[in-house]
Amino acid sequence: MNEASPFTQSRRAQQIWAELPVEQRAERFIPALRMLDERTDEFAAIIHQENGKPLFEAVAHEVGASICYLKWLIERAPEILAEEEVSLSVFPHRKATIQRVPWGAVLVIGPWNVPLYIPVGQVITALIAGNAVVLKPSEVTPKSARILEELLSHCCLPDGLFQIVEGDGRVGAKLIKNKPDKVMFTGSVATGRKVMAACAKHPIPVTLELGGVDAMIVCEDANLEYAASAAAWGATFNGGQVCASVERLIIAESVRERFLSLLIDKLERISPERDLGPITFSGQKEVYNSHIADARERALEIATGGHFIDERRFAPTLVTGNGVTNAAIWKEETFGPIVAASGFETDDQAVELHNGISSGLTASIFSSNPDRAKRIASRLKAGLVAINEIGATLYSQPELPWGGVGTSGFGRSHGREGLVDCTWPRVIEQARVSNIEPKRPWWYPYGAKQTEMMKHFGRFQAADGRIDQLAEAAKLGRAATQMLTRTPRL
Ligand code: TXE
Repeated sequence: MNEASPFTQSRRAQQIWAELPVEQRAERFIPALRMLDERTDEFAAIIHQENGKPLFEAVAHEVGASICYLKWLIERAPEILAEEEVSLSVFPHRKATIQRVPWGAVLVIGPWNVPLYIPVGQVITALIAGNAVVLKPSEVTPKSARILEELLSHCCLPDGLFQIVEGDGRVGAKLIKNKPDKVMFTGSVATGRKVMAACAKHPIPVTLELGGVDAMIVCEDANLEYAASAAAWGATFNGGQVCASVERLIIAESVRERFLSLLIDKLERISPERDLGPITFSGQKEVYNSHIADARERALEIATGGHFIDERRFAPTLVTGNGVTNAAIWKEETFGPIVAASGFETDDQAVELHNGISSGLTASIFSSNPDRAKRIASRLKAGLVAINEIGATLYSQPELPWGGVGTSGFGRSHGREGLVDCTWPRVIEQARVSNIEPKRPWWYPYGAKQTEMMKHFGRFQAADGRIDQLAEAAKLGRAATQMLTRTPRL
C-alpha cells in the first residue's frame, strides 16, 4: 500500500476504535449533537454563504436534519449493531450469532447540493459502526465539510480516525486507488459508473446514491390546492438541486388543467430573492439550457419560466404538452427548478409512466383514498414512496433507509439498513448444549446407505403435516443411527 495514503493512518486509528463497544462509540458523538444545536446559526450561515441555499433551508435541511439523525443514531445504533442470535432450522441442536464487523477504512465522496447533512448521514454512521473515514467533499463546497471536522474534533476520537482530503474528481479517483475498504459515493450517474469501475478492479464494495428523476402522481380525488403547493415546493426547494426533487408530474387527465393552473400560479409567486436557491455549481446552467432547448425543439409548451432571472437564478419552470414523456426533461435529471407534466387516465397508466424511466429514488402520490394510494405505491419502482407528502421529506426521517433502484444506485444510508451497510456480517456457529458431538453422518466414507439417509433428510424437510413429518423423522432417525455406528470411518 502507498505510505502517503491517508488510509494508513485510518487503519491504525480504526484498530483502536473498533475495540470499543458500540455503546461507548455512540456516546462519543453527544458533543457533536450539542454543538449542532448551540451553533446552528453559525453553521447555517457558512452553508448559506457557500452553497447559496436560503438560510431557512440551511437551518432546516442541513443543521436541523443532522440533529434529528444524530439523536436517532446515538440512541439506536447499539441495538441495531448488537450481536444477533439465530436459530437454525436445519440443525436445531446448533445455533449461530451474527456479528456486525466494520469494513475498516471507508472513503466517503460527497456532493455539493447538501454539503453537511449528506456527509453527516454517511460519515458519522460509518464511524459509530466502528470504521475510520476519509471524506472527500465536493470541490464546490469544502467549507461546509469543515463543519463536520469542527464537530468531530470535540468528540475525543483517535487521531486520524476522521480525515478530510479536499480536491476535485482526480483526488477522488486517486483515493480509490489507495484501496479503502468501502466507498460511499453520492453524485451523478456518469461519475458513479467511473467510481464503480475503479472499485471493481480491487474489488471494493461500493454504495452509490445517484439521484433521480422523481415523480409525483396526482389522482383526481386529491386535494388539488394542497397537492399544487406540495409540487411547487418539491420541484424548486434548494433551487431544484436535490436528488429527490419533483422533476415529473403524472396527473389524472380529468383534473390536469385545474391542477396545472393552480401550480403555475404558485410557481410564479415564489420569491426569487427570498425563497429560491441559486445555482450552486455553474456547470448546471448547461444542463438547464440543453433540456429547455430540447423541449422547444419538440414544440413542447413552456407554461411558465424557461429563462434565467439573473446570473444565478433560473425561473421556476413548467413544461408540458404532447410528447413530453420523450423529452430529456422527462428522462434525465435536470437538477433545477424545472418540472415536466404529463397526464394519465387509469392507475395502470400512471404506474407505467412512473416506471418507464431508468431511475427510481423517491416518488409521491396525492390522493384522498389511502388504500388506492398504497396500491399504486406498491407497484412503483422507487426506493421510497410518500403518500400526500413529498418524497424528499423522507430524507429527514432517520429510521427510513434512503436509496434507490436502477440508475439511482444501490446500497442505503440512514435507518437500520444504512448502519448495517457500514459493516459486514461475521457468522459464528456452535453447539447449543455440548461441544462434544458425534462425527457427522455425512462425512467420509460415502456410500449408498448414506445417500439414502440424505434422501430421507430431504423428505423429512419437505414433509407436509405433522403425521408425515413424524413418519419421515422416524425413517431418518434409523438411517442416521446406521451411519453413526458404521465402521470403518474416517
Ligand atoms: O457531480 P459528480 P457534479 C447529479 C446532478 C448534477 C450532476 C453533476 O444531476 O447535475 O450530478 O454534478 C467527485 N472518482 N448530482 O459534477 O461529478 C467530485 O469531486 C472519484 C446528483 O457535482 O458526480 C464530487 O465530490 N470521485 C447528486 C463527487 O464526485 C469523483 C448530487 C460528485 O461529483 C470522480 C450531486 C472520480 N472519477 C450531483 N469524479 C445526488 N445524487 O444527490 C468526480 N468525483
